[in-house]
Amino acid sequence: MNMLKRYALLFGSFFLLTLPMAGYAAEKRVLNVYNWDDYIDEQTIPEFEKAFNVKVNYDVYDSNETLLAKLQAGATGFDVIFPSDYMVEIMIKLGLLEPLDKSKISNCATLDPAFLNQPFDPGNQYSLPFAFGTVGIGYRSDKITKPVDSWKVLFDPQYEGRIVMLDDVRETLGVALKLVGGSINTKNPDELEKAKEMILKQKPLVKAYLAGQAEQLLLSGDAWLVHNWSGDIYRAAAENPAIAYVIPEEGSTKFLDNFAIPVSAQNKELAHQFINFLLQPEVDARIHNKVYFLSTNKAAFPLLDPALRATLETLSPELLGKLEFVQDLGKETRFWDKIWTEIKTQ
Ligand code: N2P
Repeated sequence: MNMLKRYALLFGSFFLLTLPMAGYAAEKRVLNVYNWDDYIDEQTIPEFEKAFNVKVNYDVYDSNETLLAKLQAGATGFDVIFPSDYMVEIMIKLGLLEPLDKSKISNCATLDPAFLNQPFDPGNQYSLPFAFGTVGIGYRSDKITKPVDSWKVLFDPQYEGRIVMLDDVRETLGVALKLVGGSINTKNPDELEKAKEMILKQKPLVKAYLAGQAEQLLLSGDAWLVHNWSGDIYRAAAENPAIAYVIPEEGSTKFLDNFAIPVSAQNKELAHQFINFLLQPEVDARIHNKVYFLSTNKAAFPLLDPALRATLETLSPELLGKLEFVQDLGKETRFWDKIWTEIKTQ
């Protein structure tokens, strides 16, 4: 073999060897984020992608039950999820969550201790709080002239076709349970039966059961009374001052949504980095100023819009005393699910 051939062979094998490596380097790491609908601003994902040279696949869900069903169906693609309080507890019991390595989430020091160490995850082993909110009624004060102060208004035939209820088993049956004098966390079949009758009777008045985008119907005037999560209504109210949000006098639910990493996540390291990135006070404040749910981040609080901070001031100690967390009902959950399916399919 002459010298030239030898060089060509050497160069050729080197080229062939490095080819797969180059291909590998060109392929970006991917993070799969599964979050609630309308729960982030436009800047954060592109910023994270740039800072970490990764690609984020971002998908949304509209109920805890949808999220659970996806994970239980064996979806392995999710790296970061945002379950609410009771769903964190359910997922821990089912072994679906990865313990968090807090040494990789230094920004968790900025969290408000008031939101930490909750009964659904003592010691925050599997979750860290992201957002806090309540459930109430968003309404068009230019169309409804009577005071809106009770859940009963959602059952008033006068508003047929103008009412939207949450597409959420725990929340919507919870409203009826409040009115029949039962607990929103009841395991009592008689109470549940009464609640079911009430929701079935209401059904012809209901324009839609919706978990996302209900505020659009309020804005367009197609709906006048919307059972929904606080931030979604507050965002609509910022666009149209005739829209108001009220927590009915019978009381309601509050929720805490949390960062968590499924055990099946493919990229746990990056998932921790993502959580840490979102917990930076400026990023956290920017997200919450956009979505209008309250931040759980103490360092972000001074950076929140005064109007968003003012929504917290409406939660007097008396009102807070009337708010409950939805709780895990264990195996009794199936009665609720069965009733909800009956309601939806009738
Ligand atoms: C609304 C997100 C609501 C979260 N877009 C309720 N847990």
